[in-house]
Amino acid sequence: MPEPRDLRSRGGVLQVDLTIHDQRQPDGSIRYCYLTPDGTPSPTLRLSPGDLLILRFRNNLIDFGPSISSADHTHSQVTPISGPICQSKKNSDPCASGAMTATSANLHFHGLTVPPVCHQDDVLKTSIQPDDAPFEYHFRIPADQPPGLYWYHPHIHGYSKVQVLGGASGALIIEGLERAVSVVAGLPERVLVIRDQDLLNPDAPPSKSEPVVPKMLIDRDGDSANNGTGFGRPAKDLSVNFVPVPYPDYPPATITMKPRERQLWRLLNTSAVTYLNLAVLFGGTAQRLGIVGIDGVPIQFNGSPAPPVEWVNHIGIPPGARVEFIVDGPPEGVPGLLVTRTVDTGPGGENDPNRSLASIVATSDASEPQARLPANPDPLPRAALPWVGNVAPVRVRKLYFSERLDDPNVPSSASAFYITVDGQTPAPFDPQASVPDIVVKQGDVEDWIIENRSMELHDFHIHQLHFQLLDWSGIRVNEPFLRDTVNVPYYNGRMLRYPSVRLRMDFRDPNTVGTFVYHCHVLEHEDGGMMGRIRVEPAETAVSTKSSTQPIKGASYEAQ
Ligand SMILES: [Cu+2]
Repeated sequence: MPEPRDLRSRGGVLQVDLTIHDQRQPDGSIRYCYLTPDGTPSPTLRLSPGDLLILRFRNNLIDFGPSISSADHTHSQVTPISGPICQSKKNSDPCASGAMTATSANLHFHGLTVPPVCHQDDVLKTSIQPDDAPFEYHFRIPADQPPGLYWYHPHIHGYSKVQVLGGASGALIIEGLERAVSVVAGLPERVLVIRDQDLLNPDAPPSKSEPVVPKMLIDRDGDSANNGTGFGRPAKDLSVNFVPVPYPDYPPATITMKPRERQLWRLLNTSAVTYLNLAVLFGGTAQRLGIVGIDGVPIQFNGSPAPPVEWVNHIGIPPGARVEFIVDGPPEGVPGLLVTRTVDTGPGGENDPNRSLASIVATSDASEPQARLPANPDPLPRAALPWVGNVAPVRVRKLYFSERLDDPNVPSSASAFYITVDGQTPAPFDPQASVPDIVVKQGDVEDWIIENRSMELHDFHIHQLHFQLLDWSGIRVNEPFLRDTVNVPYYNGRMLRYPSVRLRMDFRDPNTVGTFVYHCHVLEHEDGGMMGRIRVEPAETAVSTKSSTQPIKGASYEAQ
C-alpha cells in the first residue's frame, strides 16, 4: 500500500501548486482528487510551527451534470441564440464570491488555528471557479500550533459531501510531535488516510462468511440503514491511501513491517459519512495501541493532565477526526489485521459494519516507511496559558441537533437538518445570511452543551479551535485532552432526556477572531443545513455578550 507523497517545507516555507480535478467513472459516478503539477495525488503537506504555507490553488472541475439531449428539444421551442455564443466571463472576486455550485471549490485546513479570513482559512465567502486565475492560500503556521495530524478538504456548502466522498482530501502534518512526546522520537512513521466512496458492488449479497442479517433497508440519503448487527452491506466502501477495500469481501490493503517493529501511525478519517472504530488484531486478538495524539494535539500538551501515551485496544474515529498512535508490528509469521469494528449510528443512521482495512505482514525485508521522527528532540516550550480544563467558563450555551421530515407521515421522505441555538427557531444554514448565530468574545472560555434530538449519531465540529469533552451522554468524563470533532449520541425515542455532550470551548487564541462555522461533520448533514455561524469579536471591543446568548444585530463594525 503506497503512502501519500510528503511535501516538506524548506527554509521555513512550503510552496505547493495544487489543482482539484473531477472525472466521471465507468459506473457513472464522479470522483474528485487533488494533483500537483507532476501528477502526485493528494500529497501530505509537512510544515513546522512558524512556517509559511504558500499554496497556489487551481480549480479544474468540469460540470458533469445532466446535459440537455436532442430528445428534450422535440416538444419545446428552441430560442434562437442572438449575439456571440462565447463571451468572456467576468471573473468574480474569489474572496467575496460565496458561489456554491457543483464546480466551485475552496480549501479548509481542518484543525489549524489560523485566522478565518480570505487567503487563509475562510470557507464562508471564499469560492474559486474553474475559469479563475490560480488562487493563493498564504499563511503562517502559528508558532504555538500543536504538532500533529491535520488535513485539507473542500468546504463548499451543499457540495462538500460529493467532493470529499469522491476523494478530495489530504493530510497536513505539523512537525514536532517527538518534541511533545519523547517516547515517539526516532520511530518510523506512517500516514494512513481513510476515505469513503460509493459502493463498487452495491448489488452483491453479503459475504457467505457473515451471519445472515435482516433485509437491508435504505435510509433517507439512499444509504444502507443501520441494522444493528455489525454485518450486512455498508453505507459506503472504504479505501486506505486510495486502495479500495470494497464490500462484500473487503480484500484488505497490505502493510508490510519488520517483525515486532514499533512505528507511529498517523491515521485520518476523511470519510464523508463513515464512522470508524479501529483495532489492530494479531491472529484475531486485539493489540495495544498507544494513543499519543488526537485531532492534531498531543494528549499530554499545554498542561493537560493526560499521560504521554494512553494504551487502548480500540478507538472510535468520527468523520474528520484523527488519531496518532504507537503500534508494535506482529512477530514474523503471525498475521496482523487493521480493522474497523461496527459503530452504532442509531435507528436513523447509516450501516457501518465490521470490516477489515489492511493486513499487516511482518517480514524482515520490509521496506521502511518514507518518514522517521527525529531522534534527540528539544522539548517544546511550556504553555503560555493555563490548561483550559482549569479555566472557569464565563457562560454556558446550549445548542441542539435536530431533523425534520418533509412529510412527517412518510419516513422515507427528505429531511431537513438543523443545528440550533436553544431558544432560536430551527432553520437550515443560510449561506447568504450575515447575522451570526452566536457571538463570542476572544479571550473567553465557554461551556457548550450540544444536545441530539434526532435518532442518529451526529459529529460536532468547529473550525479554528479545539475543545475539551467534559460530559458525554450525562456521564462526567473530563477527558484530559482536546478534540476538534466529537460524537453526539443519538436519541432512541424512549429516553427521558435528549443525550448531549458538554464541551469546554477555548476562544483564547487571537487567531479565532472573525466569523466561521460549526457543523456536523457527516457531510450530507452539513450540506443539508446542519451548520451555524459564529463571530468571535476582538477582546478589546466594548460590545458585551455576557448576558446574552442571542446574536447581536447591527453591531457597528464588521469583524475581519
Ligand atoms: Cu450529522
